[in-house]
Amino acid sequence: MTNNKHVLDWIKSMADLVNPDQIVWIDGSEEQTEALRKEACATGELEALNPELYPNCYLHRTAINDVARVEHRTFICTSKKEDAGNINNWMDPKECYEKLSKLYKNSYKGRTMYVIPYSMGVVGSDFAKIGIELTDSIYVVLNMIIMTRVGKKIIDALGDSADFVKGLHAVADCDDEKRYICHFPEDNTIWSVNSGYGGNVLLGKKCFALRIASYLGRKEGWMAEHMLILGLENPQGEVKYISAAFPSACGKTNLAMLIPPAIYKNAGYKVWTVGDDIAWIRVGEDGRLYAINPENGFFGVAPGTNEHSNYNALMTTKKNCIFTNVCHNLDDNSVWWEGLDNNPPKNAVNWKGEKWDYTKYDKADKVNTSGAHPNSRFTAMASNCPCISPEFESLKGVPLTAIIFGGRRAKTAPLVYESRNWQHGTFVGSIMASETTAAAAGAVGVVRRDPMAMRPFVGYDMGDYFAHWLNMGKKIPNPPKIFHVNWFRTDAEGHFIWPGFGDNMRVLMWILARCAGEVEAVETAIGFVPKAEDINIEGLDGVTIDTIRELLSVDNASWLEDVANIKEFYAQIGDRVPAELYDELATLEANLKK
Ligand code: OXD
Ligand code: MN
Repeated sequence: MTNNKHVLDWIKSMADLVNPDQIVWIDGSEEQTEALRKEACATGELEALNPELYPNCYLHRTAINDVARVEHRTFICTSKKEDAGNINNWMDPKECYEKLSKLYKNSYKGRTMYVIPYSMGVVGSDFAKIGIELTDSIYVVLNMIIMTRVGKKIIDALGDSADFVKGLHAVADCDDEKRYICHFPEDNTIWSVNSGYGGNVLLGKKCFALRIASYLGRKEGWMAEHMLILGLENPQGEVKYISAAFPSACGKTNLAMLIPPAIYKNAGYKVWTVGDDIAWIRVGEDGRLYAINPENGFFGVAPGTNEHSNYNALMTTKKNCIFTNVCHNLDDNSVWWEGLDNNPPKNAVNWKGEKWDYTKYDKADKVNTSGAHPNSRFTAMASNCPCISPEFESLKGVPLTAIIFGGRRAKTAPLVYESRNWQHGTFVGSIMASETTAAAAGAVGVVRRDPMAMRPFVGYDMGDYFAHWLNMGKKIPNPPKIFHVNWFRTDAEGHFIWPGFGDNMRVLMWILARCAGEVEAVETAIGFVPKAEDINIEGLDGVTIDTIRELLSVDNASWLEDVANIKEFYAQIGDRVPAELYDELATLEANLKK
């Protein structure tokens, strides 16, 4: 497929290591893709679903010990430890290559090496970057074909260049004690071994588009962020774009595909999805920030997705979709997950591949009793999404009016607040915190600091990452305003106060009104909060102006506790946290004590 010597030499040296029976180039043709689907169905790697209910859809189960990203086994391998920083796991590159080479050795024996040339971003855009993933898994190939732009056209675009990210993946024994997800940012290289779970093996996504890309972005003067991008269109047809960072499984896909509540929908407002997980952001010629979604599909969490929570995502999964670790309804050969409807299948196989008894479901022990794994996924084509933005393929990206940070905080953070400026906004992002979720292996429900939702995804030192944010601010003549939201505040009984989902648009409307200078706000110790009457509650059952007042209240005492925790966290990041952020922290503390 190519004469590119850099590509051919690299593939040869990897093939010498893993020793495949044959090498197959992925050309992106429907013919080859269909042949691979058939082969995967023949080996049991995929099961074809009911073609009437789910045309061209498949079910896959990963190994039971391999259902989520493994942050404790994810490494940033820079030559100097301090460049990876204290928040990342670090391994010396030489040591890592040696260690993993032993695990890769002959691991493709009896298997095929698939060579996947792919692009993150539309080829021809200044944003786009090319990768090549070598894998021994057809499941990976088929997912990459949905999630990225794949095939001959990519290798043609690469030409003779050596500028591509080299990814090597092997399922090997899928031994979790020998599972490694390693990044070599100085070599543009990713090595992933002993996993078959998406976040660890679809190397274009977290590994390239966030960890490697964040490193490249710092070097080259742009940003790779864990953000959704949406466009909000008003009845006059003007679209304003917002990007938003939330920790994994906090509803990014839901917000990105939001359906406006009736009062806005009937008035002619629309929401368009540009991306649900990753944004690459550059300064445009007009001095504004422009963002693209480098992906071509959605790797969304299935449980909780239903007609009401996310109609658009559900529709996106109705054809050409790969489901992973969901529940298999044997009666009609369809799929099901907790939260899809109130009608669990009676004759079903759970995510582990065992006969499933829905009456034994126990919310406190989801992993062992649910039909679908809490982190089960759909891999769906962006082009199938009913609300995909007409700008989805835009080469220059969409201009950002606002950036939103968000967390899942039961008490501290108000429904929404606005930062005072870019530096303060960077501080607000740096102190983001949330409860952990099922997307990452480990304890669920523990609050952890997750700056810009990038804690597991920055490919270098977190303090340097904050400094990069501050430096970018100096290069943006017309920066977007930065806000923080929290949909998850609870009352004394632990119930969510804010309805969330489509009604989050009411908060987006306030944010856009602030960006347009149309409403005033109240200054508090932490930043600007809305006047309660400026959050539109028309048509909202059970929410009064007093509810909004409660949601917007700032409790200085609990914020002071947070300040103590932030100090500990900054100390943990180490001495590269910029002085400007310590200044912001001092201002916050002083404001709270006033
Ligand atoms: C994801 C994640 O899969 O953030 O998007 O874990
Ligand atoms: Mn994510």
